[in-house]
Amino acid sequence: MCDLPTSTGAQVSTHCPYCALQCGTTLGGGRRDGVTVRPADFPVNQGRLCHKGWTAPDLLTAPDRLTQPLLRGPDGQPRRTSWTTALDTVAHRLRAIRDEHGPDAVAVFGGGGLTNEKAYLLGKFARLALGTSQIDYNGRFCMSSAAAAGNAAFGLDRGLPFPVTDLARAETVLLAGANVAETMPPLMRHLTHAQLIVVDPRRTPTAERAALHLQPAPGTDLALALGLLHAATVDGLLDETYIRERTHGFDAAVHRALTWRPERVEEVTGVPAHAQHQAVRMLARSRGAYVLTGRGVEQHSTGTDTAAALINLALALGLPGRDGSGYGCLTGQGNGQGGREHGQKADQLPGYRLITDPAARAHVAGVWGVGPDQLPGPGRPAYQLLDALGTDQGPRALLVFGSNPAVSAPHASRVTERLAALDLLVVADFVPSETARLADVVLPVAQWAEEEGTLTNLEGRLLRRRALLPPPDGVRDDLRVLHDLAVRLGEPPERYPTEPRTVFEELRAASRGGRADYSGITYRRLDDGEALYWPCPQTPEPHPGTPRLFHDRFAHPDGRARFAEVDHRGPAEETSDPYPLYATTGRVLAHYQSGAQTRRVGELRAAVPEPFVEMHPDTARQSGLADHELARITSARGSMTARTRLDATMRPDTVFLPFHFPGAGRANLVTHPALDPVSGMPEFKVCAVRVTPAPEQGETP
Ligand SMILES: Nc1nc2c(c(=O)[nH]1)N[C@H]1C(S)=C(S)[C@@H](COP(=O)(O)OP(=O)(O)OC[C@H]3O[C@@H](n4cnc5c(=O)[nH]c(N)nc54)[C@H](O)[C@@H]3O)O[C@H]1N2
Ligand SMILES: Nc1nc2c(c(=O)[nH]1)N[C@H]1C(S)=C(S)[C@@H](COP(=O)(O)OP(=O)(O)OC[C@H]3O[C@@H](n4cnc5c(=O)[nH]c(N)nc54)[C@H](O)[C@@H]3O)O[C@H]1N2
Ligand code: SF4
Ligand SMILES: [Mo]
Repeated sequence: MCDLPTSTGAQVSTHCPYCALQCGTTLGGGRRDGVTVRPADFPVNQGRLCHKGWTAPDLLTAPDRLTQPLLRGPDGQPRRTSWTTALDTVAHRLRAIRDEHGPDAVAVFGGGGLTNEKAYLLGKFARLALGTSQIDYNGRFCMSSAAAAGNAAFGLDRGLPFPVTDLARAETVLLAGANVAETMPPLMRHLTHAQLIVVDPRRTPTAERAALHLQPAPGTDLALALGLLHAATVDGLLDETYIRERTHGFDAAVHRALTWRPERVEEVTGVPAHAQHQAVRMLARSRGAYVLTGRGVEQHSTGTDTAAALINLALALGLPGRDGSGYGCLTGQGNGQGGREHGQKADQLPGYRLITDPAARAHVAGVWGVGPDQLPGPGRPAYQLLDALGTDQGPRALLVFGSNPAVSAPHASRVTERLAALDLLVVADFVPSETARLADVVLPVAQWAEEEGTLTNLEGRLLRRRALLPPPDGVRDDLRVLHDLAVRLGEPPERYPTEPRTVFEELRAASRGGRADYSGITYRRLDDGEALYWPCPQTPEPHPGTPRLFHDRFAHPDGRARFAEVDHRGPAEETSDPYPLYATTGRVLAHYQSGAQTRRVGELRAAVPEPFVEMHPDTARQSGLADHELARITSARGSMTARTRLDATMRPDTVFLPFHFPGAGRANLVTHPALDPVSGMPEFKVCAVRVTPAPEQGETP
């Protein structure tokens, strides 16, 4: 494909540091005169970048960038210190906590932005150097519902089981709870020829481009998906040959759906019955059709079942694994895909293996040179882990690499309180994030343009991240930090390589034979410009990788996909007199996640400087508010403040809050930590709130 040459003089070919689209870029310049970024002619972005991508170099020189370790003194103040002191202190205190309370008293929280190499080494470090089962990561808040549903249905979870460029040939694309025009703008280029069906309670910039916009109440997508399957069945739009030849379990699934007449669904969701019939007709009568999900349908206590119900619909129409059609979930973070494959997940070992599987344990223990008994069992999923910190049964120390849970975790006041209750909080970051500000020890690490590695984009394609610059003086990369700590904890140094390429060689061996098999992929092949999608096993002739999955068979032993028997359940919290409105949360174009990075980029901060609450003008009036006024949004968990943004396209029963802001503007002060029973996904996308005027008090955070 069209990867540019590796590096020509002062130019380097790499990828954007932010989202899972992983737009190809060419970097030039230097620290002194400024780093420049140009979009590459890479298949996913075809010469385009979004506002965040264009401004990413600014982050390299953020004024408050961390360049020296910080250690909190006896007076409670963080002070600059040397690496030796910082690492010695961390190792000493970890040992003491472990000796007193056992290895599970030490926990690790990782991130889907970490390269494959870091995610892999972090998992190994937790299991061997710390000996703890207590590791999980922010991807639990991101991909876990779609992953659980995909594994159950297809026997394998790869966000998109086809290259993004395939979408350009589609006639119809259903985007369920995905606001791609803001969250992956260059992806819209692949959707210009398709008629879009957008399912979103808000009229987003993506919905503006839709041929059909379905606007359900938050938390009702499961009913909607059942209604769509019902409509497909009664309207005679099923692909019966496909159902017979390629799937199992249709009868039980449709039995449930047949109780969900579109008129009944209309009562629950607000989506007119005729629009449900129309949506199914558009999908079924197209020559090529795709169903794609985003966080809007997945971040619910019913997220796994909702994703499963949408997979049911796609299977009933015969879309997955068919040329020019398909089903997929849009991965979120830069390495959202690879980050969930190589062992930073509580129940997982590298290669997308289960930590409870004796064969998987034996294989990975063999690669690590230890006995299988040395590997701990599964730990707690992310929210349960954060919720247990500093409690009698929970961990007493936490190491954070690549996440800012003080802002991004649900019920943030509780999580902040738990972080503060720890005996030891260590955060590796390149900026003083809100979580780093709570830490006892802060370790300053390198950024994207200063390091080598690989990431796996939303298509399951392996990409090389390449360094333009060395990190600033005083800064170390994450691999080196893990190595330095492991050695101080008594581990053999060679067990924690600091060279990304060496770590990748080990990851290849550890993933060999696993579901996400990377063993046939090398830096050399990637640097030669090969487009390699996993699974890519090591074979006598170089394996070409697998851009398209499921064309011949699904990954279950019998080759068939599974329908799921699911029924509608509403959100964990319904509206009530004290909390009469639904709040949903999500993203804006200019900011990324907890905002730790993008709030430090001047142009992006100027674009969206402060938290806001989007609401219908009538809802505002009933709440005693006008446009641009300060509002207090209160749920049973707590309250936050944000400035009103009136929008007549909003559902009057729903307000929208971006979660990119800190302090009193944290949307997660109100979100509900109800969890999906299968995936552990929190209910970020719906809770009950009231909105009232708030006193103006100078600047908002
Ligand atoms: N600009 C920007 N881009 C990003 C990111 C970012 O932070 N900022 N983050 C990246 C990451 S990690 C991720 S996971 C992706 C997320 O990408 P998306 O899933 O597109 O992002 P969200 O804004 O979280 O949610 C999408 C839409 O879901 C809608 N929604 C809310 N509740 C419901 C509901 O109950 N049902 C339905 N059907 N829809 C609902 C919201 O109104 C919103 O428009 O974006 C990636 N790209
Ligand atoms: N209300 C609400 N909450 C949400 C969501 C929502 O839609 N609504 N979405 C959820 C989703 S999908 C996600 S993915 C999470 C994300 O939320 P977070 O996990 O908080 O994600 P980031 O803000 O990207 O935080 C990453 C942190 O790690 C640092 N960092 C980046 N790269 C590296 C690295 O390579 N090494 C190290 N050591 N540090 C690094 C960054 O500077 C930043 O401080 O938020 C979740 N929270
Ligand atoms: S779409 Fe994602 S990868 Fe592309 S420039 Fe924007 S943030 Fe970066
Ligand atoms: Mo995400």
